[in-house]
Amino acid sequence: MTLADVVASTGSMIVVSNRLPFVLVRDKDGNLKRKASAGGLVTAVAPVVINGNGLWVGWPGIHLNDPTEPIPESDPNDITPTAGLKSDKVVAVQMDPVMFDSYYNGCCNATFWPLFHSMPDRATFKGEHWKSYVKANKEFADCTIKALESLPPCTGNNDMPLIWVHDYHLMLAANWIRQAAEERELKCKLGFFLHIPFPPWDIFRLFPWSDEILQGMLGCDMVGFHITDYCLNFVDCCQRNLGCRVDRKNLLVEHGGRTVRVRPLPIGIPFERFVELAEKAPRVLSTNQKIILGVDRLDYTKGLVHRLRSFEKLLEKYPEHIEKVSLLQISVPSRTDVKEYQDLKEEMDQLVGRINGRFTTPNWSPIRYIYGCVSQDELAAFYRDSAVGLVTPLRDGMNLVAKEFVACQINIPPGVLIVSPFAGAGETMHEALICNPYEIDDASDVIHRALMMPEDERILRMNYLRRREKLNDVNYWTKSFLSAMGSLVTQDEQDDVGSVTMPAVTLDDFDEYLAKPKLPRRQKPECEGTRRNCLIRKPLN
Ligand code: GDG
Repeated sequence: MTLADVVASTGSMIVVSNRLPFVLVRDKDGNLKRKASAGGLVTAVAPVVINGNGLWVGWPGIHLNDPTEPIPESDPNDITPTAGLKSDKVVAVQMDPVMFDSYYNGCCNATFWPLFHSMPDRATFKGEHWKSYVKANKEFADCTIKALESLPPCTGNNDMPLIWVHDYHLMLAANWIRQAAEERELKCKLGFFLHIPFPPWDIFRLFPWSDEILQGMLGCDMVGFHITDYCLNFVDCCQRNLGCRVDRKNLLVEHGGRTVRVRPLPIGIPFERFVELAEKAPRVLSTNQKIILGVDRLDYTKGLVHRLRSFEKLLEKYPEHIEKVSLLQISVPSRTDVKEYQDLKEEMDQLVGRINGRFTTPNWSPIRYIYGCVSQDELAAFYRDSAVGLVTPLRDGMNLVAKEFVACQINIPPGVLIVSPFAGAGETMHEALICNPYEIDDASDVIHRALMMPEDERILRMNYLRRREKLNDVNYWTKSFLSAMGSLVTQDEQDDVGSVTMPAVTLDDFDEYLAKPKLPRRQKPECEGTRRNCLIRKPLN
């Protein structure tokens, strides 16, 4: 079954996200045009919206002087997943630019982003930004209600529209949507998904208006996070901040006379699309050196400075890698108008310069640093031809790069993935080597270990990693969301609601093998041979 066969119940889906699934730009004649966004989320969710005759509510990436200016239809040659999204199915949210800046750059990126990544020292708490956040969420909620009103009236529970609100930009909107829908006697189901971590209570409560955030999210019927840890943090905050009755085992929160379900829904990638890209992409790297690859937005949560220091330590401790190994770091410019991000860029530039100055020989430089964006083809070729994927964020909701790397590892023998335990991917990609980015010395040992890993162990680990990502791809994620909302119906199986369930865990499943208490997640010299990394090649009792 492909996602195209899936409809959101017999009702339609309304997706609400800060950005629309495309941005609007002006051509040289001043006409508005759509510019496609290529993310996995759009690929997975757009067919469900389009097939179910639903709508997408979001900011179009441009402030229009005339908010009534019509949204253009897609270009006739457009083959992207949103091509079928007609302009009357798009609700472009418009706001005063100053207010938008305060909401987006102020509250979302300068407060919630660092706070939710457990970096409270970097967060600013400003009343005026919070006011803008409240107003912006109200505006999104109003637009969503208009979208809901534009749908044909539903006749029962089976064709109830499903509203799916995304991410930390819109944590208040659901409550207003619910209230307004109830006032107008419009039926709908409401779901929320947070793409970043949900922090523990002692961090979350630093936010002066934390109660309002929880109440906003609890306006939904179901709240989804990448992993169980974030779910438990959320449940804990609801109990301790709001005094809600909660059920930790079944992840339920009672609020306002309703029971809200909380669910771990780990996001996946369009696995097959990346395999195809990797199969077709021409070779870009012409070198005999082993490549260690890092791909990240240039963001302080991604642990880039720590990563460079670990690589420097590797060359210091294991000089046998000199002239044999290079680090290729792609850093995509992000939030470039914010001082903190400009400072990070400067620090990275200096560090790359210093390490290269220290180790470069006439025939080799240790770090190749690309500050910019590469094409999807090139990215797939980098993923495919690298010996090590180094994904070491200090904190990360999931991290799609780790998943894309394994999807593109089609060469035999494959490379090795290293992940941080502080990313959602570190929780779910069990056969990757685990590396604490804060422990520079230990991180250099893990990189060394990856570079020296025998072929058979690389094959075994990569096979399991790829199998899991193929099964749990982004379509599976969308289906899991629909299923958690009780809205999963296939076109073939209209009367078999919820027939798609989590794939059964079999006895020979590697997860279970690894979950045995004897299998630790990291290797320490003092217990060599007993930790997870070594035991892969030694049979368990
Ligand atoms: C947030 C959460 C969560 C990167 N460089 C290039 C490029 N990329 C693409 C990658 C990947 C995406 O950007 C980055 O996704 P991540 O998941 O790694 O990180 P965030 O942007 O922070 O995403 C995160 C995610 O939401 C989904 O829920 O996993 O934890 O922070 O897809 O491929 N793409 C191209 N050129 C590049 O140079 N074409």
